Amino acid sequence: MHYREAARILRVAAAMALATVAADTALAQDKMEWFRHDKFGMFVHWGPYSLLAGEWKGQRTPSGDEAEWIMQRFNIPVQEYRAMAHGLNPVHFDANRFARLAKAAGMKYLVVTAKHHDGFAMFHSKVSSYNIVDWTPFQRDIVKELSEACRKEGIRFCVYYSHREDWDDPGGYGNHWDYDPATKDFEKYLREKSLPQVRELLTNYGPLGLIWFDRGIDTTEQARRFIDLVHELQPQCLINGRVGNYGHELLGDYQNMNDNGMPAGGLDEYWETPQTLNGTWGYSKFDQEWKTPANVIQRLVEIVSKGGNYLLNVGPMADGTVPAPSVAVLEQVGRWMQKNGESIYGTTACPVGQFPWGRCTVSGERVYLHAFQRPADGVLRLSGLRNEVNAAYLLQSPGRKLEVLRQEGVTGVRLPAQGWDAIATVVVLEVKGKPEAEPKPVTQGSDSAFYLNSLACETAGRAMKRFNRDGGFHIGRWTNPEDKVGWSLLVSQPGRYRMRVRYAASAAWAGRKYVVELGGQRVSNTVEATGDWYQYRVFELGTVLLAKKGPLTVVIRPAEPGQENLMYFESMTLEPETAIGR
Ligand code: FHN
Repeated sequence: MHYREAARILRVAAAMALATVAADTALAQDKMEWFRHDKFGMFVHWGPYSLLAGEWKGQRTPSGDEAEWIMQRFNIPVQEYRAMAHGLNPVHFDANRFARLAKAAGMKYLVVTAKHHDGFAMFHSKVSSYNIVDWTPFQRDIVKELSEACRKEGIRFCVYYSHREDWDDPGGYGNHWDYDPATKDFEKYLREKSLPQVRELLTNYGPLGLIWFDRGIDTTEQARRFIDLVHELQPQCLINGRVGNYGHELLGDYQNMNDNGMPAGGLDEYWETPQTLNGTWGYSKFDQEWKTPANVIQRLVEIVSKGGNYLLNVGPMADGTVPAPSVAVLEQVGRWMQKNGESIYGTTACPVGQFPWGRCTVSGERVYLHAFQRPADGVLRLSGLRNEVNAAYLLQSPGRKLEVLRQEGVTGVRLPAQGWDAIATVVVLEVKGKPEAEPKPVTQGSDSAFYLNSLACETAGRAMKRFNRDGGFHIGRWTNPEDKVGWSLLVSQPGRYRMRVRYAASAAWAGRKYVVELGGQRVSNTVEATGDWYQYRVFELGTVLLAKKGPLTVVIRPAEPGQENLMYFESMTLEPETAIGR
């Protein structure tokens, strides 16, 4: 079967299976609409740690260290940290300035640390007097002021809440220097502080775009209590994936990459990456290693080109102002966004991958090419775009059409001599139909093996490319035979190949049957438990014959319907045992 035909079959299967799940996901999709469109948000890490700014009694958190962790890093006793927190008095704080800065940068949502791991609330909490209004001379509710300012400026307001970690509360996680972990009453902390404060946030600050939990929680039952609370009070509010146990099936409406993480390719789920502007989230006077505007813009483009959202942090100082270098970077990013926002907002992942000169995003029948570098001959080339190109032009000069070259599946656009943006020049391709890629067959590596990775496959049905919290990726959510993954191979060395599959499986999934279909051959096997959810192991599947040169399709799927996830499939390899006619 030709690989184009194989890819078509997978796509048809995907469409059929997706049609059946479309009805029940329509509602869930709907509440994701703004998240899908907005792409770029501001994270604000602010609390009493900002007053210490990376220094405690002469000890310093070096540049690159997370200054908001200072209490933990130097085991500052609760009573001393509390006394220090009395001094927080951000007299120059102006919520409108924050909202306007986010807007000027092209950011569409703002997430502020309502309570970070130090346990201090930046809002007026009735649950604990350890909060900005009752505990400091400032006596103003920062969360309230930010929520109002954001609404005024059209920025979606969101909160961060550290639901598990709390170094102030004897029942919270993380403080091993004041409290004995053996006597910790986590349930009491959940019942008397964490859940009630989340209730306050969901009740007193108007509609929230999302609530950002952090560092996971022990059990799914505990996570459910937070999720249920959000659903009860604000069903439209999104919940990030860090709400649940990091070692189990990830919960939430979307996933966060690891801090400053970037996936190797696109995923089949909503995702966001939280990233710093220097090396810390909370303000540190020692860290002046700021990212450049070019770096931020190119990251934004890369993230959006893989279907994600960029949550970029600022760490305000204790006086309430945002460090000048952060402001300068964000303003410059904003100037680029002002001109090029069309190529970011509401776009989706690039189906044709990445290029040496830059990245691409798509929307409707348009492909936006973001060139970070100008190729020496002035021609941007992209291979694998299936669509015909009707017109090409710089986003900045739609009237001046550019020459389009087409040769053996490679589309080229000749750049003009003028109008170049040193950070990222956006070229628009108006194409015929929805942008689609020619399937790229997997070719044999120099050792003649095929490496079939879960991010490079085509998925069908409910099979999803997902993030795994250890910074890796796998296929999950597949339960039935129509939920499949597949690759198109181009065999250049026929012969007998040894098949190995690498996956993780919980005890509950053990015993499920799966099938590998390869040309006309079928290999069946049974899932084995691997020890833990994200503990991947390699399993031998025996050998298969790749009889002749040319295209071949490999598909893996559950053999029979079931309730449970099949496995967390990570990759498969085909290694030559013998080769025919080398
Ligand atoms: O420990 C925190 C850290 O301080 C910061 O809040 C980041 C933001 O994503 N989250 C945690 C670590 O993953």
